[in-house]
Amino acid sequence: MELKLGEVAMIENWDQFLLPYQQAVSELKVKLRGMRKQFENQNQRSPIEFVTGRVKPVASIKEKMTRRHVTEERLEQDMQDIAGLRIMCQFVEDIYQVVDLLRQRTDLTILEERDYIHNEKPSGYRSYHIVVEYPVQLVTGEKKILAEIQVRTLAMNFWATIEHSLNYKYQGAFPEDLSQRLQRAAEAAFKLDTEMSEIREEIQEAQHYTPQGNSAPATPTHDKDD
Ligand code: 0O2
Ligand code: 0O2
Repeated sequence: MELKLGEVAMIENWDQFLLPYQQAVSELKVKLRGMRKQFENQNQRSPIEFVTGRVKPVASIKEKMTRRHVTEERLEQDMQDIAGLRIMCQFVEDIYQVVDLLRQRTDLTILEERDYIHNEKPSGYRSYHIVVEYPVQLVTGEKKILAEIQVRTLAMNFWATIEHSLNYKYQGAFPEDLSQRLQRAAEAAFKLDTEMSEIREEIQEAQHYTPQGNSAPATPTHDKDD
């Protein structure tokens, strides 16, 4: 496809605009993964299972700008999830422990919290969302960046990942029966989380011991998280 002059300039602007967001995502990934490492080093089970992060693709930013009537001038203030981090946990209780740990940090400021665990979305979606202001150091000085941190269990992540990919197929307009099945699946995932929490002590005890009775790392270390 042939690009017009104006379009090239726009793409260059986007690259420049997104650079501090990329820096924020990279730095926050290192810091959040560092929290997991610190628990492991103390031979404690980490409330963080793994961390992922992304900068929202330009096409998604533009789509959301149109849907939410956000102008380019208001983009930095009005779109909170251009920088996005995701923290996955084993148990629902871990989510609230992670949120408490985030509240104590002095390198970021929490602006908003949304508990979609106890107030699930109509789709069935559950997660704890935190909007933070995070300062990145640029050669031109400090720039405060908004980032959204989503904290969820592995079961919530399983559901959200699949529902998200179905969204691409149906563009958000699910047939009624599929929508109801997804809601039921979300409830089943939450029931699984509740069951796991109830047998949590047993699981945690098992995770601290190898068959030989030696202390083992609470959860396997993923290379990805190094
Ligand atoms: P693959 O083969 O698809 O798994 P990094 O280099 O790790 O700092 P990167 O590669 O950008 O950064 O990874 P990011 O953005 O933090 O996280 C994306 C990675 O997390 C992808 O792996 C996803 O597969 C993986 N991921 C996302 N959701 C899940 C999940 O539910 N379970 C697991 N185990 N992994 C998940 P890659 O790198 O694309 O490789
Ligand atoms: P991505 O990167 O594709 O995940 P809005 O974005 O308008 O829905 P708002 O107020 O900006 O809402 O923020 P909200 O609802 O706190 O968080 C939006 C993000 O939460 C979405 O980002 C999803 O990541 C996730 N989310 C919210 N509802 C659902 C849902 O029903 N299903 C799934 N799978 N995820 C959900 P984006 O914009 O989709 O970006």
